Amino acid sequence: MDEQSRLKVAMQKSGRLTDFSTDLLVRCGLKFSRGKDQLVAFGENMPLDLLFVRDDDIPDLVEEDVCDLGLVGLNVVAEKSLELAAKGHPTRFEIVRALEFGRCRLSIAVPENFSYDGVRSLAGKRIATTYPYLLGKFLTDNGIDAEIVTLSGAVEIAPRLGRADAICDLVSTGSTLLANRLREVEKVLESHAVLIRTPVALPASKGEWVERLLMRIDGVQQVRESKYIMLHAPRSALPAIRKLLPGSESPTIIPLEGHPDRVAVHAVCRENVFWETLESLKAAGASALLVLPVEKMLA
Ligand code: PRT
Ligand code: ZN
Repeated sequence: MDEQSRLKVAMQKSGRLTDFSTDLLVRCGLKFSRGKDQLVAFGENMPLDLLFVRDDDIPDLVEEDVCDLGLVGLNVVAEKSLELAAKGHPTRFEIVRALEFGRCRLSIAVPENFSYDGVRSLAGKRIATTYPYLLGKFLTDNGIDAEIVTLSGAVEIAPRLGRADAICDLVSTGSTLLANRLREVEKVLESHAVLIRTPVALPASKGEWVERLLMRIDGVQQVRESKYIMLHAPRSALPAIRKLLPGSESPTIIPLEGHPDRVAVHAVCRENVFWETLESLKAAGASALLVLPVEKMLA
């Protein structure tokens, strides 16, 4: 297969999204080789190559059609889209999947001693951030006039240095805010990683691989929590048992040889099955309960 017909996927070189992105692609069946410090890895069993770059460059690479797909935080994508719109350019990449990793939120935080009484308290204040467009939109949407201080990093120390009265930064556990004596007061954006793709029509062979990859990603994301559950039950208990099976659409009911009033029930539950659920099923008449992990799923 020639160079042009291989899918190019941009992902973060080294950072919070790197391991999760790699793990997702490996679960999708990709085998690839990457040496230390190599910027490209070649798929060995799929016509797909990985480009390792800074996360901030991923939207541009997809937008400029250097890469066909990119794995990046929604925060980066949303900021980029607003920036492009402000400069009069329509966004030229689309989000095709929300992914389950990279969860965080872009929030406004104020020093502990700031007397905060709703968004109005931010009027006339200086807010430090690396996300000026998302913050600007939040302030405009809330009718607040404040000064945005755009920094390239270390936002959390800006209030202590006297450079700002508040900050707008990513938060996940909240321990960075705590360590810097800051209090989260407003949520600007709920974020997670996303898969973006070029809007350019792809040649058929590439397009097919994108579709296959999307289907596999859906499968991987679905099975994470999914369980296969098997049990025996009296027929009369079936309505109650069906209601108790978490996130399962149509269980398979199998007659049990020699027991006309009893059946075996097999079901895929798209949510985790907890002990409490098993206890309720038993109380409803189920016996011989078995819960198995699901390895792969293709709808
Ligand atoms: O070098 P490169 O530019 O590629 O990396 P980067 O330093 O810009 O990004 P990186 O690796 O820090 O984050 C990549 C992506 O991970 C972000 O764009 C988000 O989509 C996502 N993500 C998830 C986070 C966090 N959680 C997060 N907690 N990104 C950053 N943080 C930082 C935050 O900025 C703050 O400094 O972690 C600190 C807060 O964390 P807690 O746990 O103390 O609240
Ligand atoms: Zn970055």
